[in-house]
Amino acid sequence: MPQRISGARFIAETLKGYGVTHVFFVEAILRRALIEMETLGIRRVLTHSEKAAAYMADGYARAGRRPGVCMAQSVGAANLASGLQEPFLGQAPVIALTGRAGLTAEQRHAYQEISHAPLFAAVTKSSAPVTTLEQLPRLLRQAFRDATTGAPGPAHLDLLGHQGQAVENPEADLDILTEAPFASIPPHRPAPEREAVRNAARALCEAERPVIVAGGGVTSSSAGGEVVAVAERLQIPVATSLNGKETLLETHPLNVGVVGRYSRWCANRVVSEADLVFFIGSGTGDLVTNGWTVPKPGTAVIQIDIDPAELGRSYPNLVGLCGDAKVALRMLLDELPERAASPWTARAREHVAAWRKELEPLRTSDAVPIRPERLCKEVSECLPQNAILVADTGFAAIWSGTMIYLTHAGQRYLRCAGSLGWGFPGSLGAKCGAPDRPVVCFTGDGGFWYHLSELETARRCGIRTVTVVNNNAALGQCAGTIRKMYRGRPGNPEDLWGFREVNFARVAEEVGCFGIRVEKPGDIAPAIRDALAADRPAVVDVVTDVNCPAPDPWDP
Ligand SMILES: Cc1ncc(C[n+]2csc(CCOP(=O)(O)OP(=O)(O)O)c2C)c(N)n1
Repeated sequence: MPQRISGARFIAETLKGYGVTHVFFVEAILRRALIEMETLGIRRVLTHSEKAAAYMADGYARAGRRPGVCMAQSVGAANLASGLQEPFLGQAPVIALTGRAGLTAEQRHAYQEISHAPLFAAVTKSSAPVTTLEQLPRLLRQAFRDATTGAPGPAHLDLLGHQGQAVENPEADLDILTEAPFASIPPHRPAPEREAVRNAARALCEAERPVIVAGGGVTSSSAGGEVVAVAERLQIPVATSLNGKETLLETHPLNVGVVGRYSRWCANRVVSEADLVFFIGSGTGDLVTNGWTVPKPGTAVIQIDIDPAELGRSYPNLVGLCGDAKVALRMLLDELPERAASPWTARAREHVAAWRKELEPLRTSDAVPIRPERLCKEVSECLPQNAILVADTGFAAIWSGTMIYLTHAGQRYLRCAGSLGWGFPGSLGAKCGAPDRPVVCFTGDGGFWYHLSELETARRCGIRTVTVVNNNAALGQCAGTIRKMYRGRPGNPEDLWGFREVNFARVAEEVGCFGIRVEKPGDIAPAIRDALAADRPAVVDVVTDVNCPAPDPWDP
């Protein structure tokens, strides 16, 4: 039954109906709706920038596998759009609501106003203007549908009134209708054709050296168990993208690690030596394929993807299976016989063992300043069994993706899709999306600086995470390359990558958080444990050696 209701109440009730527990925003947007949200128990997380609000909504969405909502007034729309690049590239369901100047202000130099459509076109799956309250019910439901279906991603609504007031202030007779499937991902689990599944099963059985590459589609479909079941049935080694890292445990004998550019050499070798590569929910972009060299072009490929346009995009498919990863893999399991481990499986394990052996002295190094490899070992050993590890980009992605070991089935790994600085606000959003889990962020100091101000948000809103800062007082990933480019020329290469040394533990304490600084390797674990036990957001500031580049990717 329609009811007489304000736009503000309608927005709040609809978000509540979709199970939204937090919204992330910078004032001044949808003030009345935010007041209504308070009465419905939706947490309102006021951030220090719109970009951080978008990142938090992204972390919330990825951790909770459900839409995250961020909001900004008109002049903040560009900042919000810049933050949507992450969920767009990381394929997370985020809904962005912005205001825009009233109709009488158009085409006459309105204060703080630019056109929003071009800003959002590049970073959303859909972006629609909402001019009247009557349009809102359909468009808001569509935003949830756009964000969650197929490969998830951001959807945007641009509401009339620079605070969205032309849509939230009026009243109308409206139905509050929420469509449960679009409150989480995946809303649908489409199945591939049976014939294609049989062809894939045959190809996998005939291959001598098959390998699985599991991507983010496995994570968003919660299909890790099915990937492992297929791998174990045929004894196929499994590599993952960074987004697929949580697919299987470090200790699983078939796990060869993260492949591509931010990778372990053993994973790149195994995928390069394979005669059949089975991509599952992976975009086959340049990061996971090391610039489309791993696997080598021409290698036979089977692919599962929910988006048919991905099947064969960069590697022509022997068989393409269009569907949800979990459903497709279950169908595949019906077709697969048991197979014993082969010399190929043994070879993959040998590569992994050699990689581990090579890394061991660095993982156990007592060097001061601390080596990042040692830091990763300590984080691995302190990570709670049900933790979500959230990583920033650059070396932080390489160190965490390749050298932090997930050893418990409940552990998850969310990584930055590429925008430096995402990690810390992303982790705050992740904690809001999964409040019962410990959340640990792994970031460099360069990444942490971006949104340091959100420490205050974390403290004020009681978002209790642990942030481990790999603090080398530099943009470490850039230092080595820039030094090489100078090639002994006189000048100051540090101008391009160096920072002042700052004690982030003291900064954290100043904001009311728990802060602890670590300078010796033996002190890392106790510090992380204290931080996990703290009753407030915590920062573990680890002083590390800038002269420790992450390894270059192995190339065939
Ligand atoms: C928005 C954005 N700007 C620039 C970069 C390029 N970039 C990637 S990693 C990196 C340095 C990271 O430094 P830090 O966070 O201190 O980590 P470290 O490399 O020292 O471990 C830079 C500048 C990026 N990925 N994203």
